Amino acid sequence: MNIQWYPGHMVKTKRQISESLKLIDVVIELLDARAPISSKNPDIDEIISNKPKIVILNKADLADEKINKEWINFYKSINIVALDVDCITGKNINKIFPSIKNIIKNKLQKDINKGIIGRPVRALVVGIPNVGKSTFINKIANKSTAQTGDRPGVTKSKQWIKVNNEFELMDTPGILWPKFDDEMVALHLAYIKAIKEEILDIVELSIKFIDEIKKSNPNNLKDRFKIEIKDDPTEMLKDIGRKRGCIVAGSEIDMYRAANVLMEEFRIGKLGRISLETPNMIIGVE
Ligand SMILES: Nc1nc2c(ncn2[C@@H]2O[C@H](COP(=O)(O)OP(=O)(O)OP(=O)(O)O)[C@@H](O)[C@H]2O)c(=O)[nH]1
Ligand SMILES: [Mg+2]
Repeated sequence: MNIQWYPGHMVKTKRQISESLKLIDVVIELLDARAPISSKNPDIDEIISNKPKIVILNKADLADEKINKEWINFYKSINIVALDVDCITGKNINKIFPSIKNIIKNKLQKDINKGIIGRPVRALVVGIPNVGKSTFINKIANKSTAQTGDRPGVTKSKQWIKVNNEFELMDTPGILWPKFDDEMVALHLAYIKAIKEEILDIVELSIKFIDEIKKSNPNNLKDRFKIEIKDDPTEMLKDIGRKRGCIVAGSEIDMYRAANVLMEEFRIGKLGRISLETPNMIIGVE
């Protein structure tokens, strides 16, 4: 499956981030808790150069709780502060600002020593499309200033949002990178809807998804759709279609509809909490 999606606004955003960097105290890098490897833009660390950073594993409500903890411990082991967050219940949202103040405490103290008092902390929020940047900002600010949506490419330009007199956040459009060398990365980005649906073959994608999930989380598929695990994932997609009444022309399975049912149910968590990636897979990546 050849997936490419790198529109002009992403090029522009990268440039805008570089230009805004001098105003920024700290970077908040949002990753998808289900896929922290694939949802990490390899260009980001270079773009933000040596700015202090906090990693947010967002959509933690959709990922396996035990694996979320493994990830937090993993980041700790490489000296990166990370928090698992979910913008639906607001889990750990109240820990963000205290954690950031702790990360940049030396700089804040230096400012005080220089007599700079009362200047707000400015944080840049970055991440791939659809990871939840704008929702996260709205949750912290407790208002719906940033536009959100359940598809990639909603935010089109950067925007400053004032949380209070102490804290300001910059929302940015999601950015990918020009080429995915690793098929796993491309697929996982497509599963979590970081890539525009229109450029994907959803039937092919969902067959790959079944092939992966039937090994890592077979019970989620069995329990949700009341189907058996089979060697051939295409047969399993047909079974899902049959169970969900995705039928055309009398008796034929509508594979397109079955694929949409499956991917949508995964994306909103109806398939259960599924982590696509664990820290064990990162050996040699970070
Ligand atoms: N389950 C769950 N859904 C979330 C969470 N955070 C955000 N979402 C959903 O994810 C979708 C994308 O959210 P946005 O905030 O628009 O994502 P974004 O990163 O700003 O996306 P772009 O602007 O397109 O780059 C929306 O449907 C949100 O409701 C979360 O913690 N858990
Ligand atoms: Mg957005």
